[in-house]
Amino acid sequence: MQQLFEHLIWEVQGNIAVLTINRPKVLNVLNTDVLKELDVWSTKIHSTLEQSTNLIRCIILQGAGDKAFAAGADIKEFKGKVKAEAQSISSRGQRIFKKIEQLPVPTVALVEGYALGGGAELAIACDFRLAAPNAIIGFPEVKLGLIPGFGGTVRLPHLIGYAKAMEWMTTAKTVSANQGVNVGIFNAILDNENEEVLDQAKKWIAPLCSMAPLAVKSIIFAMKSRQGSYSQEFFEKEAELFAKLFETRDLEEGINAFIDKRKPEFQNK
Ligand code: CO8
Repeated sequence: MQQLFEHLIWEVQGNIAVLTINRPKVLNVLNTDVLKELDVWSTKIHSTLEQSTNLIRCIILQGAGDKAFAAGADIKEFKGKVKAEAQSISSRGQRIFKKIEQLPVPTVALVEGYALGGGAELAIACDFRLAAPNAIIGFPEVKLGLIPGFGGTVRLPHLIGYAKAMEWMTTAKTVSANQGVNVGIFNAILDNENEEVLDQAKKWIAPLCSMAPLAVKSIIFAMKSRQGSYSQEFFEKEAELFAKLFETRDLEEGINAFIDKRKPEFQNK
């Protein structure tokens, strides 16, 4: 096992690699440091995977511990940020998640516990999502006076349809593993209680890893070129709207309420 940077662990076993976000005490929240590390990792791994001698056939992304894949961006870091800073954080996050989405091997988000906000956005930038029985996925940003800002408004409707995506994001709906499989956000539930979920995930992906590598790669390129065609304009709009909310009193209240562990009182301003 290799400790990559401070918060990421990178492990290659045979032809499957596992990237673990390792901040379990704070539910693997995606703070500035984690995002920086994901940025460097995704650039590095892109060039490694492009070498023809590379044997990695699939990457599993997970969070350390069994409580969370990632509970979102770091809300505490939002405090005191101004519009321009928010816009640049959002654009940077979008760029990093796009690099992960465009990796030349399939990616699997293994969701144990919470995948919320930016954590859910990272999961939907992957090609597959597998749920542990305790998985909970959703977009609670609106409860803070915020919107998804790492590409969620662009990707979610493609994945689960416009009406459901609109409902989830505007009502802060979170869904369980079972509900998530029914709407297609999860590919499968890993519910063998006698086996570690990571081992079950490796078994789930094993058939893909035994297929003809160049054919799998071609399917991936064909399908990923479709993802690459999500209009950049939509991402820019999301970042702009995300940032604009940093000028509102309601977002300040939402952040303070989260930190104080109380219910926010929004005033529509
Ligand atoms: N940000 C900062 N800290 C967090 C976050 C978070 N998103 N989630 C959890 N934590 C911290 C808690 O504050 C707590 O720390 P402490 O022990 O110091 O109080 C620790 O992690 C453990 O969490 P809890 O005690 O709250 O654990 P519970 O099991 O009681 O609750 C929940 C778990 C329900 C997941 C709860 O922690 C929660 O609601 N978290 C917030 C979830 C959320 O709203 N996520 C969305 C964040 S906004 C976002 O992701 C925007 C994405 C776009 C970003 C654009 C770039 C700027």
